Amino acid sequence: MASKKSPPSPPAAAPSPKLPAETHQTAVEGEQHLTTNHGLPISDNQNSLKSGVRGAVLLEDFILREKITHFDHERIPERIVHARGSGAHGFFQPYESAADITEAGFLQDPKKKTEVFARFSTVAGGAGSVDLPRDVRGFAVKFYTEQGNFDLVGNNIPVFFIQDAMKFPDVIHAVKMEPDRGFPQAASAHATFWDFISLTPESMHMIMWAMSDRAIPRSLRMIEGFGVHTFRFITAEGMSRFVKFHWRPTIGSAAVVWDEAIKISGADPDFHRRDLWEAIERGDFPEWELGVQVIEESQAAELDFDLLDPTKLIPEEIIPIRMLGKMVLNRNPDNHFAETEQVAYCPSHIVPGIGFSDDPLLQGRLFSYLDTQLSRLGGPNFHQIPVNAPRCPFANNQRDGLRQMQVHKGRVAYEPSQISPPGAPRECPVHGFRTHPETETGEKIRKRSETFADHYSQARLFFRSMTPPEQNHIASALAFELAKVEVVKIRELMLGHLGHIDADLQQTVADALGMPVKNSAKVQPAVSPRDLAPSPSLSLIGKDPHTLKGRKAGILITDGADAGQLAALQAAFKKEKAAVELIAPKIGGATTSDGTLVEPHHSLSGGPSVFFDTVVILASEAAMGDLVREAAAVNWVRDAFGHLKVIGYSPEAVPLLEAAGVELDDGTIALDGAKAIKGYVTTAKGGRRWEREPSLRSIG
Ligand code: HDE
Repeated sequence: MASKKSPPSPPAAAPSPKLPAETHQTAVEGEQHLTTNHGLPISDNQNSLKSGVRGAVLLEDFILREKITHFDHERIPERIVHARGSGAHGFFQPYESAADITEAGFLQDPKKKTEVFARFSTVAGGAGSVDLPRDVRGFAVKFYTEQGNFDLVGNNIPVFFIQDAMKFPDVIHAVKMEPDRGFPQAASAHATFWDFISLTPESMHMIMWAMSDRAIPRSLRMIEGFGVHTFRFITAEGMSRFVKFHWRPTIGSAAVVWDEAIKISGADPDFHRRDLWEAIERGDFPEWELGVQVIEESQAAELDFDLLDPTKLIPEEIIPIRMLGKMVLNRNPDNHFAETEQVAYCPSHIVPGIGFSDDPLLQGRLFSYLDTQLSRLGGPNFHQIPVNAPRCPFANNQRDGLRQMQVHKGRVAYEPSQISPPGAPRECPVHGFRTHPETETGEKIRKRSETFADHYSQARLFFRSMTPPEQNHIASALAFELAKVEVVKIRELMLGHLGHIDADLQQTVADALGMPVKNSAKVQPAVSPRDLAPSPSLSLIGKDPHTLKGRKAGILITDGADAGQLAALQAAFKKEKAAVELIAPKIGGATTSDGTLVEPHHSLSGGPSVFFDTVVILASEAAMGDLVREAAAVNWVRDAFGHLKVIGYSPEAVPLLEAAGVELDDGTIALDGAKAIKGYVTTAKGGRRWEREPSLRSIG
């Protein structure tokens, strides 16, 4: 009831205020009606049921209650790790039959495409965290094969922090936000993470990777993927070999620089998700080759580390990758929640021809994923959610349970049975999955194998396989992270570990922290580190493909910008299969020299240069007066230079370059003719100008 004190309601006959026609949508004859969840057509989706237009809302309003109740339950528990992810649909197609190494059906016929759904994720942050923290990236692919779903649930780093599943909750509790204060979100740069790591020598190899450029990728389309654990491939004849899975992006890998990552996180927290979405929308489909390193069982014993240890890798120079086929992601999800959020990957989803190894980390994972999904997805029937359901027929005698969507018919839900109808599901000894009959012996014991004890040699191998800029980035990342650790003894212990990896690295980080190296804590390695041959294939810069394919160029234009140059640049980028976006001081547009009003993608403040791999400034002399006084413009250029990008500029833009403190070098190219554009594009294909870095930034 309306309160007596309230002003009188307008007369009942007065028309209610009208919303603009386009926002107040009513169905016309033949159109779908908005209904309740139970099918009742809804006549008014704008107003709740009230006693008088200014009166109290009535409890009777079951339509309002249904709508709000559903909304209240729209969130489900987020993943404890890998909560923030981006997904896409696509297919996998083998290059040729791999029958000589596996009987897996989806790897037999080069004409056969298998549908896939891939999800890429960060590990530590919550579902609403940013895309570019320093972190490992998850790389999970569900293959909907004719023999059931095969899930390859990997990461973009080939090794892991720990050797035994027993330690997983510990490492994750240490990296996640600290439980009393609820921060930091999505960051390893805090005391609890480094406290745990400094007491866990087996993490040192992974730490080198996590502090490297791999942990701040330029794009999800450019990350490599790894199965991490050793798996088995088994032929139809029962011949088993060990394999390590690898994904390789066909456009090559690239990273951003740390200062850029920080700025991107503010300017576009969805940087990676948007990039993946937009690339697929414009038909620039991300592609990866899937390959395996194949290790004969007899070879395994000759390796200088244990294949069951997930903190170790096999350099490609020792066992090359055999490429099996290609994955193409060509369709964005229709609904982020239904697909990317509800997809449930599980390392135990394998198919005949693929098997597990006894890696104790993998063995723990075989339990964890189904268990967590039971609570995350609300019960045992989440395999019926469309993104999880196999595309091949599936049938068994499991029944009922929360969120059962199938209506199973008949009276028999068991076997054997004499009364089950013809066609009832039966086991299949010929085509069914069989576990590889590995001989297992040994006493029950809680003990780490001595073959897992060398924690530093491969950390050293990784560090020494990097190019000098990459080594500097690792040192900088360590100094940045450790500087956030207020507990001095944790920093001293980490310096002690670094000494076993590389003395120069230890010294550089100590200097960057302003701590004497002699204060490093004494660390006694279980096994003395060895010098292994470096593996150049581990370096990203070393194998930069020198291309603009799949990269994005940003052109800053002003009124009076040369229309001919703009057209020539756009044509040149198109030829290189690079995306181009235009930035103008105002979103309303810029009028180029031929009088055309060009609509940009971004205004200056909304399109910072951190969004682009290479940039061009096409400005008129008249525009300079305003631009050199505009912080967004000056920062745009200063950042592009500081982030080591190749910069093309019309000669009129020189005052802006000067205002930004740019010192002209081989990566800053004046665009004073058609030839100059060609030279600029060739230079831009070379990627970042690493030689610029030491003069701009010190380690730390
Ligand atoms: Fe996971 N991991 N993990 N993990 N993991 C999960 O499963 C777990 C590990 C990886 O996009 C969870 O459904 C344990 C290694 C990816 O949905 C959970 C251990 C690797 C994803 C879980 C590991 C991974 C997950 C959380 C140590 C690389 C995201 C929600 C024994 C090879 C998949 C969920 C997606 C997700 C457990 C270690 C990759 C809790 C116990 C090593 C890519 O079950």
